[in-house]
Amino acid sequence: MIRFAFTRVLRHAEDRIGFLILAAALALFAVQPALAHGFKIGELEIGHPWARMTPAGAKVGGGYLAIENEGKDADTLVSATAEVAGKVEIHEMSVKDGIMTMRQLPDGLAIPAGAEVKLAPGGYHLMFLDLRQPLKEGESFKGTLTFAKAGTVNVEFKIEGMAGPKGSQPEAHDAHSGHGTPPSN
Ligand SMILES: [Cu+2]
Repeated sequence: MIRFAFTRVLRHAEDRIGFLILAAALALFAVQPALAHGFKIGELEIGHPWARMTPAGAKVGGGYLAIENEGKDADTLVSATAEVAGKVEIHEMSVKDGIMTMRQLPDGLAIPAGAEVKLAPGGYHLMFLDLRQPLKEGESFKGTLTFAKAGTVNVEFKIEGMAGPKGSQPEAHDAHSGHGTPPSN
C-alpha cells in the first residue's frame, strides 16, 4: 500500500517535493528514538546520560550528560546514584601545569539559570565507584540525579564504546582513560 502511494506521487513531477517532504519526515521519525534520550525535572533538561564501557575487572567508570537549566533560578547537582555502582561522586578533571588532576566537588555542581552545563570527558563527570559489573557497550543502566531545588530525577545511562557517542571529541577520551584504573592499584 505504501509502495503504491509512492509510485503515484512520483508519477507527477510537481508532486516530487511532496515525496521529498514525506521521505524527510520518515527519516526524522526513524532517527527520533536516539534523539529522544533525555529527561526532565522542573526547569531542568537532562540530555543523553551515558557511561563509557569499562574493561573487565575495572572498579570505576565515568558518566556524562548535559544539564540545561531553562528556569530563572540557579540549581545545583548535589548527588547521583547508579544501580551498577556502590557509590557515585561528582568530579572535576582539569589539567594544571601539565598535570591532570581530578577532584570531587564537595558542594556539588552549580547549574546557573539559563545555562547548559556539560559533564563530558576531560571535564566535569560522574564517577561510578565500586562497580558491581563491567559496563558493556550497548547496554544501559538506571540511575538518579538529585538537585538541591528540583529534587530527584530517574535517568538511564547508555553505555557507549571507548570513543563515546557520536559527536563527542575523541581527544577528550584519551584525557579520561586514566579512569579505567583505580588509583589505589
Ligand atoms: Cu573522576
